[in-house]
Amino acid sequence: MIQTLATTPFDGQRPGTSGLRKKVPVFRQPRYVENFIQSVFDSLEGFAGKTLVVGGDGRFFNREAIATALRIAAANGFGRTVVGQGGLLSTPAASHLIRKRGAFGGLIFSASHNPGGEDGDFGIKYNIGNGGPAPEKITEAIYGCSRTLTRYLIEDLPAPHLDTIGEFRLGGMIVEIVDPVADYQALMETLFDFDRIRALFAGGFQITFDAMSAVTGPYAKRILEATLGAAEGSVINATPLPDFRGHHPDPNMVHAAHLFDLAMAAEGPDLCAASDGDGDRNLIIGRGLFVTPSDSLAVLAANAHVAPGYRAGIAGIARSMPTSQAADRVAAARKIPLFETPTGWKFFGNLLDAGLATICGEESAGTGSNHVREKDGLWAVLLWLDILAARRQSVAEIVRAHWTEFGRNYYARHDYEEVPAEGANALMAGLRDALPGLPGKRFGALTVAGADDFAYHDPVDGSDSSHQGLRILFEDGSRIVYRLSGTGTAGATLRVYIERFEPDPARHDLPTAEALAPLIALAGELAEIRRHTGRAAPSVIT
Ligand code: VG1
Ligand code: CO
Repeated sequence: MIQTLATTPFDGQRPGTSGLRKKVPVFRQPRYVENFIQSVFDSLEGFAGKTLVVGGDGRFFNREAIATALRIAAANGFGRTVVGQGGLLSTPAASHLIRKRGAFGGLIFSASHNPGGEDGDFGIKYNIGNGGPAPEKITEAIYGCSRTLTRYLIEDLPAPHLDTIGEFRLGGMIVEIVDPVADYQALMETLFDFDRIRALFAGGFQITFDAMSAVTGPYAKRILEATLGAAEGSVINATPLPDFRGHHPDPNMVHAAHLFDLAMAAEGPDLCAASDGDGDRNLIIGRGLFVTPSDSLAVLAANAHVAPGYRAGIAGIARSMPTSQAADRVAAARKIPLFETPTGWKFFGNLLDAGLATICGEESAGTGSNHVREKDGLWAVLLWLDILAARRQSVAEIVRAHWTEFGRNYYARHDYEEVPAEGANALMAGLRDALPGLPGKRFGALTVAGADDFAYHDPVDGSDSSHQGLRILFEDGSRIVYRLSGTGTAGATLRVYIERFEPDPARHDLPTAEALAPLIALAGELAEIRRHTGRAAPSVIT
């Protein structure tokens, strides 16, 4: 039976860069999940009898939240929900299922790379029918609904058990529990030359893929080991755990430092890779060489045509604004358009739908293509493998050749995590005020060419998004970018992105910190980072 229960709004149910993210205890308050899911449905129209895809990254509270969502979906009139077995679906697999099933949309339960467990983070994201994250127009409507909510609808029957594949009835709705990997794997087999990659492994190529005790374990085990023949044990931390074994499932040089050490060893694997909590990020380290995500995007874009799914070439490349300009050089050389969007995958959806961009990427370890409408960690690893198999060169050889051809964009991101919000806001406000006075100013060898608060005009739907990061551009192509994170759950996180272009191959082997030293110092001075944050150094450098 459908119940209509009274409720009152919660503050702050505003989705950020990638859905609503809060601490688990916030989500566990009575009516918190109910309110948000009801607000999502209230902001939408025309889903009666339609299909909703539901899955999550397996973190603590995943099953409970999914059970509640199913009961609310049934009460609101969805005809069918397609749920990954055990409540698991990687973000890209969910995106694919939405598209494949012609679903109305989907709910993804994840806080991505944020830590899990009872005191960790939780998150809910709504994706639209193209498989991509809801655009700002919808996320703002959801927030609007959450502020005036007075009731929610819920089916009073219990949700079916999530572990048994098959179809079950929940009130007027069918709950279909599906294998989370099968459809995704089938899609990957259409994009890449699996026989060629199998031959690569058969020839002794070694990979270590760290699933970080998160959602990609089952995907990587089945695709890399069982199907492609990577040695058993190549996939580590392959079982999704509610607390990710107490680690941050964030595949960067801090939280996956052990992979870095492994890859730098003389006898290390040919490729070390990892993905994050919900399977949409990727880390790529060749033996002896870490590939920055910005470089990875450029290399993948330059070589994608070797893979069967991209044989016809790519229509365009899109990157988020803070991502390095390495991809721009590939686009220019190939005479294809380059789109610069605000941070967050939701801004790529229209470009992909319109066929303007084929490959997209972010500096935060996200790369993807028009095969889904999310970034896709395993896809990136498979594309790398296909390129390695086709070119018969090592990761380091391919990246060095790329730098020689296109030049190298030295790049680093400095994060100041969980600083007091007041100081972070003051820093941004002060810098914003100072921007108009910067062009023409000289700082040592650097002259400011331009400075602005990045705004984006979507060429497809004409929408505008402002305040997407402060940019300081220098005459030699160097950049410093500042923005505040939209995925954190405590205080504010300041991200400072620093980039310098180096065309001379004789200077492609500097340590990044050295290559960027003058810019890093200037970034601190211009924004008075120490004064505003109280921090002498960043908490994480990626
Ligand atoms: C971060 C990254 C951004 C990414 C987002 C979601 O956002 O910078 O590039 O799209 O996380 O990634 P922010 O606002 O904290 O900088 V994930 O893997 O959380 O879905
Ligand atoms: Co993620």
